Amino acid sequence: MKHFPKDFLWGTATSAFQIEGAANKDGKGPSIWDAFCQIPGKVDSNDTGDLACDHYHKMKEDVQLMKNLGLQAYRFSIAWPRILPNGRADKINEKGIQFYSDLIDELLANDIEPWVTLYHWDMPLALEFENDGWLGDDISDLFADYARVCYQHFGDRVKNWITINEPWVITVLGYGMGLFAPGRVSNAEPYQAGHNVLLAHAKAVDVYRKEFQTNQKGKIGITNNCDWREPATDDPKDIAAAQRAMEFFLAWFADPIYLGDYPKCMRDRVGERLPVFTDSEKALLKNSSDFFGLNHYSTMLVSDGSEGLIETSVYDNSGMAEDQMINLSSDPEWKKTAMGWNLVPWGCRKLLEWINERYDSPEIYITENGCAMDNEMIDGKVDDQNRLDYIKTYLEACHEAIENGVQLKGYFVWSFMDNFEWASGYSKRFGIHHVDYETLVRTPKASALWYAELIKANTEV
Ligand code: PNW
Repeated sequence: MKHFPKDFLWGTATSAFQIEGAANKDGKGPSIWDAFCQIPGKVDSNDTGDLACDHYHKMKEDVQLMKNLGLQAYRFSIAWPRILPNGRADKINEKGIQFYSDLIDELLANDIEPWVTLYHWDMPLALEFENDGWLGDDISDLFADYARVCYQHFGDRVKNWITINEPWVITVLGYGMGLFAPGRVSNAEPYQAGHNVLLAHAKAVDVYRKEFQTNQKGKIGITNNCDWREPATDDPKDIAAAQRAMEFFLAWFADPIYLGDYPKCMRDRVGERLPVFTDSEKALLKNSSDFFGLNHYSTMLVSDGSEGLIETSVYDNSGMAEDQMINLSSDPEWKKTAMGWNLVPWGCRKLLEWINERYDSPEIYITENGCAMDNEMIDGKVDDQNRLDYIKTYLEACHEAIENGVQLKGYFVWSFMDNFEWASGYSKRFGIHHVDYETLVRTPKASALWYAELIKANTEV
């Protein structure tokens, strides 16, 4: 593979709920995902996050595995209810602070930059009950208070902050389709929740910039997820539908930050269900991200559905399909991952170029990319050539995007190790390290060994 720029950052990513376990140890409060897992049928095999990879107790061992990879950066998330058990900043759980403080120290001692996400979906359960979670009026202020606690305790050492992971998944899967916690089904609540997610991001950034950034000299941004949407045909209606799909997926959350308001096509179609920003909120949101965090996995074809949706579009992952009037499909030639997601590397390049053009060449970090694959451990080894090929071909597409002028600055594989894959429980494995859930033994897969070589080849002086 061609070499990446010298300053390109190589990382892997995880999130708290998916790996830590210790769900009610050392003063941690419950989150909406702890509760969601208790509802029969919501998660494959009714799996829970109670033990997960037990990273809470195996943290040092895991950092050594990262060191073996030659990793430059590690993206993890802080569990809000581990720091603030009832969600509010007036009761801090010192043992929670200690855990993340130790993790950060351990990473730095091994020359690995911590990239810290403040919210990766584990809303304190208390705030779900008391404040309706992301629907509540004061949730954005409560989030900013929590963020301040994190900057105060970790900001001396953490120089890369991500406020919120994937507003689209939080809102569409959590409040639209009911597939993720808190499991609600609505065609209006996703827009209300998304509005508050954006305000929470903006307020947390404002706290950082006003109270900490001058001294701590870090960067702060948000991470959005987006698949690529390719027009199914050359018909102008399908081309317009694909553009609409991109706006309902990514511009919904990125336009307010880069351009100052929601996309016009959403305002036209969603009407009163889409809340309105005040002028001061718009000002707070505009330019509130120091970099463009992007999680990318897959691609779908789009055709215009104005004449009527095929039934599957209403129920699949298109996200508010009836507001967009689009139909999604796949090219039968495309390979699929174990999630059933299409493997289309050129979609990654087109998406990067779309962002580059719409938002005037921001610095982009791919904060997640990777795949679930079914690979078995044979004689102590996992030969995941399919995952290796996925990462390699997606990185080649990234390289092309850089050659075409995209300011892509870094890449984080999802995931450092197999973990709790939300509604799929432990049945889907995204890791470049295998985790044996009986013994909790970690084993580097072929993809991890390959990734270590790649990092080495790209960072050697
Ligand atoms: C992301 N979709 O989630 C998350 O940030 C990770 O926690 C997760 O493990 C990873 O991707 C793999 O799923 C997504 O339906 C979940 O399009 C669902 C979708 C996209 C991203």
